[in-house]
Amino acid sequence: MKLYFAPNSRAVRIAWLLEELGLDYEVEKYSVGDRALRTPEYYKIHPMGRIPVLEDGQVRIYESGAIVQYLLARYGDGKFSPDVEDPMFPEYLQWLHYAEGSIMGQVNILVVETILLPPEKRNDVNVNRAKKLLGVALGNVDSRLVDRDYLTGTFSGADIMTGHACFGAMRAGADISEMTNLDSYVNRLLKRPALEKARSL
Ligand SMILES: N[C@@H](CCC(=O)N[C@@H](CS)C(=O)NCC(=O)O)C(=O)O
Repeated sequence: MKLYFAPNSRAVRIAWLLEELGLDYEVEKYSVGDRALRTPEYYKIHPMGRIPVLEDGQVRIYESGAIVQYLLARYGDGKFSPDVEDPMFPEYLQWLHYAEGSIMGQVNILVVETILLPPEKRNDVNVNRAKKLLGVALGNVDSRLVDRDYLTGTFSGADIMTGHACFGAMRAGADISEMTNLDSYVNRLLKRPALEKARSL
């Protein structure tokens, strides 16, 4: 398998899962904002010039959530994802998709408005709104963790997706100082050797 990867990006999610599953993979390494992602060659790999992309034989797939679902369906052998008959399955899907659906949109706005745009183009209304919505989205994760260590009880693909989105939110400046469950959760995830390996690539 080949993973199109960049450090400090959503591609870490995929390397993390590949490590958790003990699967062999090679990495083609870029950086976020790399001009090499905006070339006709790379647009054939991902039509919008993004990472991650996973190649597995004849399969080429992008969207980190879809890649996590693909890898677990194909190679998970029952690990890190409840069976479709398990009452936890719908909640698992909900938390798997929460990362991109409810967290990362606001993270993207914060990154654009506080890092990428030149100061004269930044807009405080957008920043404050994104911080507020992110606070609500992260507060919901914090509440979910009040009586469990992981989003669906045991560690799963949902933690890879939404846990990683929480790291991204914190890096973008989200304030989680009052979210003690979330704080412990993030530290718990950071202790996993597979994540440590993925973050060192
Ligand atoms: N929803 C997509 C988002 C993909 C995405 O935006 N990736 C960013 C990195 S986290 C990217 O490729 N940025 C490179 C660039 O824009 O230069 C996913 O979850 O895979």
